[in-house]
Amino acid sequence: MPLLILKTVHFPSPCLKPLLFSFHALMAFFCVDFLHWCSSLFFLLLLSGYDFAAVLEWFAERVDRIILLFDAHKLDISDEFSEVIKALKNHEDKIRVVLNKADQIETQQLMRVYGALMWSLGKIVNTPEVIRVYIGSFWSHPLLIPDSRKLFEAEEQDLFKDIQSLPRNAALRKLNDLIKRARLAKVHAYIISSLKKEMPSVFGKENKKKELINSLGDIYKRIEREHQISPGDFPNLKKMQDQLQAQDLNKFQPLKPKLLEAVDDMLAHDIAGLMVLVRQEETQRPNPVVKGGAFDGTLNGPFGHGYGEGAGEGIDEAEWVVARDKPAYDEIFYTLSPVNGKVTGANAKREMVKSKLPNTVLGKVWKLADIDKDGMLDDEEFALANHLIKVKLEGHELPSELPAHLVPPSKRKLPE
Ligand SMILES: [Ca+2]
Repeated sequence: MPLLILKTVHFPSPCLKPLLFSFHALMAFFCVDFLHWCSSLFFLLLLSGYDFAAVLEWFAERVDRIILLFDAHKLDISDEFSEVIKALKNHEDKIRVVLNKADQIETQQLMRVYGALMWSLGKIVNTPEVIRVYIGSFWSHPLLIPDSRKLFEAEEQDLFKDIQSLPRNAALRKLNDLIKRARLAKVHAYIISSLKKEMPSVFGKENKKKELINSLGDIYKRIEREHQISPGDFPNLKKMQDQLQAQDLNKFQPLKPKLLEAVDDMLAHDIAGLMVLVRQEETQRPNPVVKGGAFDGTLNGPFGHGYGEGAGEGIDEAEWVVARDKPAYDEIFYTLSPVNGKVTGANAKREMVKSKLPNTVLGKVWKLADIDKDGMLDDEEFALANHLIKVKLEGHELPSELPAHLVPPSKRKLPE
């Protein structure tokens, strides 16, 4: 599962700068395999003599995800980096952004930097969706300003989840690549055949060729109009003009409508069928997930995100964590006129809405707390409901299923 990470290089000292200036001020990491990503990184410090954009485009086509790294404490998008991002224009769906070293600045400043980054990216990247930016400190050093630790942890988890899910989407991505290539081939056929059509068969070939190459931009526009093609699907104008110089335009092929029909038919029918097959296969197979490296040690254990907090509080304790506050909850419980040790749904609801939480959340609390599903709450279930409300009010998420340590002791031995 290839991954492309792009980052500007900040030269450590001004005196080194002239020395390094012959290198492009940009580094690209190409991870072939994220599993052992530290050992299998290709560092591409590219000489400025290369067609840097073309090299990047080559990589961009072959990777599953492109990660642009920015440093929060010295955010600048150099002209080179802007050019690079523009070179990725057909692969915007693969781009994710990491705002790294966010622990080096105060929260208020971080918000400003985040805003500035989004604004700058919006000008360079042409996509209808907002690009996902992950904020954090992605190395193993202590956090300089730990205020936003929780945010960083959550962001890291999101980024890891995104990367780990890539193998699942790989087949779909290849299919999308095929569609993209088919569209580009069609445009190419239109351009080549238009040039052929304009060429005289006997006299004035050289002059006509020059004229056609010079007016290639207009030819693009005409094809764009006639066939409703997006301008982004056309090859780079300048490069195409350069390459046409060396070609004999008379030897180009005329348009073969049958072949174009076949491509259109494939796009309209075959691809749709393949799409269904790919999705089917995905649901039947276990999801392949990226493991190893940084992914280990973050998911489970006490240093996993959110461990021992919110609904996870008391996970290590022998005692039921809800028991701590149960006497206070019991006092309320007995004012709700319990019958045979249970309060009705209506009576419990009257108390629970006092939390001012929306009904969708309280519904979830109810589902988690009414363990025996009898539509009523006994004193333990009622205490649990109140505990979950407290968890939510303290800003934590509710679990989708009740974790084992929150199940009241008297209900732990219930057969499933
Ligand atoms: Ca119940």
